[in-house]
Amino acid sequence: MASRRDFLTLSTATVLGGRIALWSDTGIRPEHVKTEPLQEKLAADPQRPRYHLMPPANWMNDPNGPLLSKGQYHMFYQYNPNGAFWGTMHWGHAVSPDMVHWKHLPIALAPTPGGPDKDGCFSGCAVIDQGTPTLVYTGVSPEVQCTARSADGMVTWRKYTGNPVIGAPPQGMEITGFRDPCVWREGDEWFLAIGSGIKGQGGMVLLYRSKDLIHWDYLHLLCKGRRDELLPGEDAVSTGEMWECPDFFPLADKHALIVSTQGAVIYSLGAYVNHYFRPEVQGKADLGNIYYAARSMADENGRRILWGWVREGRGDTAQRAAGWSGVMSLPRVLTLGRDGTLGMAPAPEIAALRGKHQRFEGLLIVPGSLSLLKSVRGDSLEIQAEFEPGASEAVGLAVRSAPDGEEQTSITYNRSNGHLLVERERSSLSPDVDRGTQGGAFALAQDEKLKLQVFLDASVIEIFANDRACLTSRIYPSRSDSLGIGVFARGHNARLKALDVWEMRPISANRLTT
Ligand code: DQQ
Repeated sequence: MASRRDFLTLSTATVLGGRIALWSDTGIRPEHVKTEPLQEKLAADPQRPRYHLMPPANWMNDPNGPLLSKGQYHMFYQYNPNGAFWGTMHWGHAVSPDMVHWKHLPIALAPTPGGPDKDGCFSGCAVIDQGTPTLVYTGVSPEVQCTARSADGMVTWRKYTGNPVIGAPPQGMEITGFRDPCVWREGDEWFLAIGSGIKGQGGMVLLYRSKDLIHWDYLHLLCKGRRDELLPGEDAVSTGEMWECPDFFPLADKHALIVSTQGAVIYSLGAYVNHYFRPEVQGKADLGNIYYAARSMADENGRRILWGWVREGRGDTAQRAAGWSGVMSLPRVLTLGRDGTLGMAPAPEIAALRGKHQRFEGLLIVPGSLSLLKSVRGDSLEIQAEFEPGASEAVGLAVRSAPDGEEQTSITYNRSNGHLLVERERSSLSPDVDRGTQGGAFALAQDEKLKLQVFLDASVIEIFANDRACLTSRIYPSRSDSLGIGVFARGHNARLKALDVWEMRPISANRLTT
């Protein structure tokens, strides 16, 4: 733990936009990231993923400020160094040459006692301002916007001594929240979108403008939710009266707004005119309830890459006992789909992890029994499968199947009602895990084949369907032999056109992902 002394201010003067501004040391040193007592336990934990980014230990949630700079991908994330539970939010930090292999860096931001972020450094973003890496984030409580900069290539960060840079929401609004800034550049000006909402009316995004990332003027609402989109719920986020983590960016000839609310990541594609966003098409970036708080970044090839927090699907006690909680999703490349919806595909860089490969072709799938692919076993696999559903009611893949089927998880395309599902009733014999079916609407066109790309990584499942739907899930099989893969159909025959499976190489020797 950092001592109070570590947080004491060490101020230096920095020239910013012609004025003198002060930036203070956050006091974080590399040695403060300590995981030694847990390392053996984490390395031996069969539920801990081997090729997804996670902190060395403890809790993580939202991705913050993913950024490509000088050929390195930087990922920050909400991090609690005190254990595998939410609280005392810091910004963890990792860096990668390829979005696949990571090195952990010192914690970037920690709450400053007595400062505007004394109760937590909540989510935000990262930009490069005339060569200087700059973080913009929410300090609590109350929710205000703060900034920090790095002068040493993003190893350590200095907070602006004038924080908060936005100290209160616009006057006269009874808002449900004021957090998670997203900043972008237009010409010689910066724009900033903040997640917010109004009780009984819906979520909204507030738009600000600045010349220097310090002095911000409120402009107006970038976009506003609708009353008829609200759900019954306990708090403003679950009802949809608060939009968290707005992410706003151009995509082909449209603009995209992504917000997290009601347990889901919702995207809108539409027109951005005179600094107002008018949504035209809406959908879910993920059909489950495990993927949340997504944030995107642009890379040097003009690709737009989305990252999300993969939550746990088991109780708090199990998470604390494990000593870790939360996983970063694999990177997804976003495109504007031919049908006008959001196209999503795994970043091709992930293929660098592919090891031993097997291929199966032309298999008739008869309802009633599971066709296990006998030579394939594993909990660290990429599977690509192409199905002709025919007249079947449902078709899909069984994964993490015990030889006798006692534990088994089904990835199912339900043809009758056009849904993509993960059926988890038999996923685990453990009592303290989520069992519900997850998924949502995903329809194939007449005669369109079902193309599934599935990433299994211990307790994580990430599914991409026909490059336009995603479904992320968590399962915690208890049997060490729950490693089988199979195909099934319900109602009538279906056909497996081809299935490719690769064993995936771990990104570290000890599940510490560094
Ligand atoms: N998580 C952060 C907030 C954000 C929420 C706090 C979304 O900034 O609104 O950890 O998961």
